[in-house]
Amino acid sequence: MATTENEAPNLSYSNSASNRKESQVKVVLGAQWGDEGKGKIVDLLSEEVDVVCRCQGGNNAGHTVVVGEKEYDFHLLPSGVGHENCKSLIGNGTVIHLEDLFHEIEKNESKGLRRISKNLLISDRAHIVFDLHKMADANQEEVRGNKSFGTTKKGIGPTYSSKATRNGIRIADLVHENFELFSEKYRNLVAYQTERYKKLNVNVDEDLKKYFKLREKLRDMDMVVDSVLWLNSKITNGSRILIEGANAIMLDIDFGTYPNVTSSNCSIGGVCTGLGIPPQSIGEVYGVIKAYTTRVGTGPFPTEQNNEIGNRLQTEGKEFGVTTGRKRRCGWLDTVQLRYSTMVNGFTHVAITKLDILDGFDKLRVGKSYKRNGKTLKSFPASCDELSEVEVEYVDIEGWKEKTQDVKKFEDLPVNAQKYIYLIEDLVGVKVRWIGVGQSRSSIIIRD
Ligand code: 2SA
Ligand code: GDP
Ligand code: MG
Repeated sequence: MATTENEAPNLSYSNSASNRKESQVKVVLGAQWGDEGKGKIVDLLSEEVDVVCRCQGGNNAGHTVVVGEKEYDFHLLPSGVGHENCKSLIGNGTVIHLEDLFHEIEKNESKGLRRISKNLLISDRAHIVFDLHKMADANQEEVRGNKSFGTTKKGIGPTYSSKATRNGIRIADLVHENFELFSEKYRNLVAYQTERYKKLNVNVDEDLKKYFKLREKLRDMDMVVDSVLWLNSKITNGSRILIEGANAIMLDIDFGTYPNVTSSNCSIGGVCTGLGIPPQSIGEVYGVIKAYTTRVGTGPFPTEQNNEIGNRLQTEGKEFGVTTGRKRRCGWLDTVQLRYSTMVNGFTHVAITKLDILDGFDKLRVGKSYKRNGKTLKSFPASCDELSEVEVEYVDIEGWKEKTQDVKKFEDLPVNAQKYIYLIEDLVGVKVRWIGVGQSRSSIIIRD
């Protein structure tokens, strides 16, 4: 049960970490339900780092980077792969469908990012997503019917399930010199999964031939490492590290709107478990916030606008899933959710993206509190049933008519746009360092 004004002391949302000095290891996390524009911020920050890492999730994620005329979509590759002097690492907490990963590498190398495979390392502890996991994902969704989660059907949930059941198979098992050990593990996994999912269609002999080839390819490319040792050595030798969270806190398996979540920890904890680095090595934690809210997939969304405002945000924001092409649900900014996100993640600064999409609105609304049964909630509800019953209380502010896309300095933003940013800082309690005013790398206002 979420606590109410009458029952419990208020939780402190103050952010004591915001006075830290810049440091060697920085993290970028989604502060809402994903698709905040993390890819763009990671690309921007990758210019000044030596290593960029993914720590959780798989190719369910879809991160967009726009450079000049070219648009790239990254799914499992870290969004910094376009920077040739930067190594990239796919960490132990991720789940990897190898054929999809090779396809993603080849697609982007043919678009001109020629050094991806040379710069890429993958963790020997990462779990493998098999086609049977994708089939199980689709099958589970079908069985759930109108209670489905709207997954990306990339096999993410079933692969993390195998990991927790302890019959999952890791990259280290595949590249081991004795392929028979891998084959035995695979047969066990198939036996277990076909028992659970009657509709699975698996040809073990064909699959083993395919995995033997993928293993040879991985060994030839020399990209598998003990990533825990590798990354900690990089930290020791003073390299600058950037970590990209995929998805976002509201999809986190512990802190999100469970069960309408993904199957990994997309908040700060996933950085340590997904890379094997100690918490005290982490410095800045940057949250990425879209200037409004979107969600793809099912589940409660208190500030959703199922009306012409939502349609306008969806159309002008071009809100379509980067992995599945689905339309995203849209609504007003929700600072109750953002205070919760800031409390869990300890954001030192945030980036606000897509401010330009709000150009031309007469009035803007910002969710400031939730009420249920006439009482103001003091904490973010754990129960989705409770969350779907809250009534949002809003602050209304005037919009602006001017276009913000070419603005480079905060002082040059329309006054009401500046007020919108100050309102967010005030309600969320964290400093806004970047403001996105367009898709491209250069459409960004940087504040000190
Ligand atoms: P899954 O596939 O098991 O992780 O799905 C579980 C829930 O997590 C949501 N989810 C996402 N939400 C936002 N963006 C994601 N990535 C793509 C994008 C989404 C797309 O960048 O646009 O293309 O549809 C993402 N991945 C997973 C998902 O909708 C389920 O609610
Ligand atoms: P991610 O998953 O957080 O990396 O975000 P996605 O790539 O899924 O979705 C964000 C979308 O917004 C992409 O199409 C980006 O190119 C776009 N985008 C990012 N920042 C801005 C911005 O400031 N303005 C506009 N108009 N688009 C942006
Ligand atoms: Mg995305």
